[in-house]
Parts: sequence; structure tokens; C-alpha cells
Amino acid sequence: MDNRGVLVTALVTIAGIIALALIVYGITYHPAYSSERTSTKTISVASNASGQKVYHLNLNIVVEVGVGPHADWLGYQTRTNPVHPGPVFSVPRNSLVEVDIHNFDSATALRNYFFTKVQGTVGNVEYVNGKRTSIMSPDLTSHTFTIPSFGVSVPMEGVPDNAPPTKYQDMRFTFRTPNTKGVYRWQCFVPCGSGTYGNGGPMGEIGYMMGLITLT
Ligand SMILES: [Cu+2]
Repeated sequence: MDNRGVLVTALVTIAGIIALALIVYGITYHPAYSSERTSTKTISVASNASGQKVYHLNLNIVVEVGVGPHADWLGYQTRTNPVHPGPVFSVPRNSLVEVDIHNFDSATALRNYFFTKVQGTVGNVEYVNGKRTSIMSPDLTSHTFTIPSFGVSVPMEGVPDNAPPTKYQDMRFTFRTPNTKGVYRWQCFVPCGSGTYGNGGPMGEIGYMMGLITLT
């Protein structure tokens, strides 16, 4: 073989190895949200006092999701039986969404104090165990529920370090979805992520601290 022949053989071999690796990954890798790509059934609709439809969403932040390729990672999941990990939701555009989150995880040091502020919700507040809150103490903040494209970000209070596993903090807030159809990413923006910018691990993968909201 001349030099060019060697080069071509090498390139073909490398391409073959990469293709094989991708095929094996595609067959063996099952994301946490699995075939259950939508959790639409877990959203309930009710009318408020002024007759407006309100879409209710109940979530838990659990220390171990218990499913998928990283069962020991923490994540958001629906409060249903069975649970839907890595919630992927669908609600109408320009609608009111009322969220109730139970956080079972403890507080962690914040990377960015910007995320202690409640932003983009109705009244720019959340209710933490029933208490109206617009800024959370960085010492108490554990995670956030953030939808960057909507300008919505809500800090989640952590349980005390010595709390029993059944203990949670309750966060409630309402936001209005924009009037544009599309698929939008939501995620946690404080320190459950690994890597230099904290965006790896559970924060970088749908099914854990990240999910999707589709506006129909
Ligand atoms: Cu987090």
C-alpha cells in the first residue's frame, strides 16, 4: 500500500469504530424519562375565582430519582403514581400555570446570588410553606425552577441537613406562559450540577434537574 492507501484505511477504520460506538450507545442508553416523553396527564386544569383556566403542576425534588442510567442522581419528578421523571410538560400558550413543588433536598451553597430572587411569577413572589417570599436567603436556597426563555426563576428552600427523609419544604407560585408556540427548556440553576460551570451531571440532562415545556 502507498501512503494514501494507509491513510484511507486508517480513516475508514476510525469512522467504523465511531459508528459502532454510536450504535451501541443508541441501543443501550435509556434516558431517565424513557418512552414517557410527555407528562401531560399529570397536569390538571381548574378554573379560578375569575373564571380563568389554571393549569396545575405538582412536582417533587428528590435526592435520588431511582430510574434511568443515573438512578442515584437527584431530580425533579411529578407527584403521581407512577412518577414521571424529568418532567416534559405541555400547556397552552398565554395560560396561567400554578406550580407546587415539594423539595426533599437540603440547602447548598449558591454559585450566583442572582438566583435567590423570585422572578417572572405573578406578583414576583412565591409562597414558601405558605409564606409570601420575593428573595430567599442564600443560606436556605437549595435549587431553582428556572425557565430562561420565559424570564421565570424561583428559588427552592432546602430542608435542614439533619431532617428525616420524609421532610420537605413547600413552594407555590404561578406564572403566565408567553403567547408563542414552541418547546422551551427549564432547569435548576444552582449547584446540583458538576463541572466548572455547574451545568453538568443532573443539570445537563433531561430526566433529572432539567426538562421541557411545550406551549401548544
Ligand atoms: Cu439544583
